Amino acid sequence: MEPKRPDVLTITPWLAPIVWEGTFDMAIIKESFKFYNGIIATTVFAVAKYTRYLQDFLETAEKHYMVGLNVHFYVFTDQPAAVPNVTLAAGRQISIIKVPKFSRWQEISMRRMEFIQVAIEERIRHEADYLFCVDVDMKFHSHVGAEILGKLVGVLNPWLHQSARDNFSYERRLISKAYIPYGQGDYYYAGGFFGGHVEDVYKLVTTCRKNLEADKLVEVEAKWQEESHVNRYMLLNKPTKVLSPEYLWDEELGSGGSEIKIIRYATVRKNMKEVRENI
Ligand code: UD2
Repeated sequence: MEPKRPDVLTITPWLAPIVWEGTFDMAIIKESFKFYNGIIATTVFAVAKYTRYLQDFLETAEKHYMVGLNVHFYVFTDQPAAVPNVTLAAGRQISIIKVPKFSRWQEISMRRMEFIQVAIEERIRHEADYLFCVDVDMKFHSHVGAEILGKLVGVLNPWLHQSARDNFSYERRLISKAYIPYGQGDYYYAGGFFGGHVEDVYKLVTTCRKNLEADKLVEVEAKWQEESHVNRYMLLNKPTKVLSPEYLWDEELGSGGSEIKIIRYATVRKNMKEVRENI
């Protein structure tokens, strides 16, 4: 049989699929999940000025994300009253979890690991099978469904998916627990979308939290905060499924090269100076 996507890498050297448009048959996947009744937990943080992104995030998720499946969105915010009232389809629900607002945007981003860990311990592991952790300043543009489900799932960062390994933006200082030496590393994964079975994500977030706290003790902050720690984790714990940048695109990259046939989930442009805390 002819490979459907000869233009891209569709399998990792450890035999995990890399999911691109054309590599899976949506009808077969839909059929095989016809009787699946489990819950897909999805965490999203909207702290400080980022509450403004929730409406589009939730509305577009209703159109494109796990349509027909049970989804439990956990919205972590410092302003519960600012969570919009979006009508969800049957089997889908939102829980709001109150979190503090930290003064630096980097800390808001990094501390997600700790809050996700606690939420898994307190409830998510009793309420869901899968867990995906995503950024909020994003919109779904087309289908993201059961083809992404797996034990541990990472997403290729759209800025670096074609870069040579030594150009990946890994943390290169030995003092950080996110350190990856030159000559090592498989891919550069995005911090804005990872997931898998709840217990596998639990291992990831507890490890990253521990390593972020160890870094703090020696007063080092990894180059790309928790994204650097996710990259270190996924180097040592290989994802069982890797999603192509279709699943996490950046509008600043335009429509992408010929290998990007579809954009499924993409960042929205933001005025960093206006929305971020303390830059
Ligand atoms: C990248 C990653 C992000 C994180 C960050 C670390 C992607 C698409 N994004 O995004 O996941 O690893 O680098 O440097 O891969 N947030 C708030 N309020 C704030 C600031 C942040 O709620 O004031 C939350 C929100 O859910 C946001 C996320 O933290 O989506 C990440 O922050 P960002 O989007 O500003 O970070 P960015 O664009 O550098």
